Amino acid sequence: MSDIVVPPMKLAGLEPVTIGASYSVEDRAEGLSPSATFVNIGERTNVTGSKAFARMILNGEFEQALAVARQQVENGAQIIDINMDEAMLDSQAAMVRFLNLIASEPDISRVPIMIDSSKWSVIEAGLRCIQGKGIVNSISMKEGIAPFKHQAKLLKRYGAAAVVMAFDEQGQADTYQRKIDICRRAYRILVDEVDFPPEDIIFDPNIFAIATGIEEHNNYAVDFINATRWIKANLPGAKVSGGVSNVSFSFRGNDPVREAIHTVFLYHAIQAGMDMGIVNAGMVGVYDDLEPTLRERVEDVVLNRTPVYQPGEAELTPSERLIEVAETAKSGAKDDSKRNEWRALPVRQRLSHALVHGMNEFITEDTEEVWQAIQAEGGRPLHVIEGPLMDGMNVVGDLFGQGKMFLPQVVKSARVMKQAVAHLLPYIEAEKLLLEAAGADVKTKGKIIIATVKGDVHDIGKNIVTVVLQCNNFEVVNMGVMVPCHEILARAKVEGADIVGLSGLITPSLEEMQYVAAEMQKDEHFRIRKIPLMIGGATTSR
Ligand code: B12
Repeated sequence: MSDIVVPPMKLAGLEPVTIGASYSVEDRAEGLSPSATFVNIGERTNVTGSKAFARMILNGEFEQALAVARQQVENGAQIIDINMDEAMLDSQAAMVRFLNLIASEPDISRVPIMIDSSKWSVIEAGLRCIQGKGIVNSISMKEGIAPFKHQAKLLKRYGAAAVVMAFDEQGQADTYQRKIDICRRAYRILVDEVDFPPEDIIFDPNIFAIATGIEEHNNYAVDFINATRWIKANLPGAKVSGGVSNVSFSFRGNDPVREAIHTVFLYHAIQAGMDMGIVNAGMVGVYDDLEPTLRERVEDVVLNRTPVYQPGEAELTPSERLIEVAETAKSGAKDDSKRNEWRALPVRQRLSHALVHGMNEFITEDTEEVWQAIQAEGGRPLHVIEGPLMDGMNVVGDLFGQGKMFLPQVVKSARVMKQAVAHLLPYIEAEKLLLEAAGADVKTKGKIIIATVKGDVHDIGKNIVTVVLQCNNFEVVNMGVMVPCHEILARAKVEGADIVGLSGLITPSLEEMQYVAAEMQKDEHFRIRKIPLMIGGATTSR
């Protein structure tokens, strides 16, 4: 085993969240990134970022504001950023009131909170309200070293992680060199002098607007990306975050172009090691899906590249070339005929498209069409799931794994998948009735307890397996997701289960499955009866 350099960052709302794996000397030598997936921080509960949220808070409509927070979590935000910095507001009172309300809503407070304010008094008041371990956004060396150290010491005592802005006495870092100099200095002070846990340091090396027409701004995105790469390689344990919507500010009013800029920017920044970001999930697309000309021009701007000019083409700057296609992109997005072009694809590709884009408008009719085709070839309803729908979900999984899709988008895909499966369920059940009518054996074959193991939320596959087993005359007790071992085994005993079934899709679930197996071995009830353990889910097969 190699030596652990830094443990992962552990945060918590009501539930724990681990960001970035522990990583070792060898991992670092091989240049491996300690963090696998990007964490998106919901930005809608921020009065400076969302006009609608600001209006609710200013009008004292806290119940509606709570609904915004809930929607963020439901749509896949893994942390929520809360900011009450508004001149017309008693920010401290609003922060305390909102956080206390959130604390009594378990479906919101299950995720960690990021307390976002430029006023220390608001931050401290917020820290006194939150449970678990949250993040403070932000501290910096703007006012000098003494207040920076003082605040860091307090954060350590409160047990919070810290976003550290690349900001010092001279101002905000705008070049690569200033970004890395400030981050290095802040890191050394925090780690060597304050004894701040390095894994709880999150640098924000400043995402500034590009394509503003001012030449000095052209390299801003590249500087952020390169600084990210440097931080990840040189400051062990430190994470990188940033406010993503800033980068596209010059295209205010043109959402399709802004979305394309965010998508391309994130794709490259995540590859460089960006761990998390404050993101408007509705304003991020799928990288592979961007219209090729738009993507190329956005990429030229984000990466500050010299464009590849076609023969005879005027040698405009990357920004000018993007402006050239910006209006077309905007009207194209409004144009229904363009938006629905995918409807002309073969039906299996349409299913994949709907899953990748989280579009449910046509999912029932397309699933039906595939089912009709499969039935005509003598196939079964399950084949629709195991063929085209699984293929579509695998595309989603691959894009997600490559940083080309983000969690809020996958949440939508999962909803579409569930809708498609729900449409097929009556056909699966009808199959059973048909077999019974034809004289098949309807005697129950036994009882199965099935659950997705502790720490894992994936349930689509497990629910399908449940239906399939039920249709094959098993009695199934489906215990849901995130079920701890002792609960599974206790229920198996109470129910007198003949088989225990476990589902798991993430790598740590394999270990949890081994644990359940070992506990069953130790327990006479299961050993004497030789009760089999059945496992499944992507982690066991992919
Ligand atoms: C949809 C999805 C989600 C949805 C889940 C919604 C839901 N209600 O289930 C959401 C968005 C919530 C999600 C969250 C996360 N996900 Co996810 N997710 C997926 C995705 C794209 C599809 C899974 C799916 O539903 N497939 C379709 C079903 C039908 O297939 P299935 O589950 O494999 O089931 C079939 C068989 O396996 C089998 N089966 C399943 N269970 C059982 C049980 C038994 C007993 C038997 C016999 C058979 C069996 O039968 C089924 C039918 O054939 C996969 C990618 C993939 N290709 O699997 C990633 C994937 C599993 N997720 C991944 C990750 C990383 C995450 C997150 C950690 C992301 C994050 N940073 O937060 C979180 C996990 C949080 C947690 N603690 O669990 C990774 C896992 C990587 C790894 N090896 O650890 C994957 C592989 C994506 C990737 N390429 O990176 N995810």
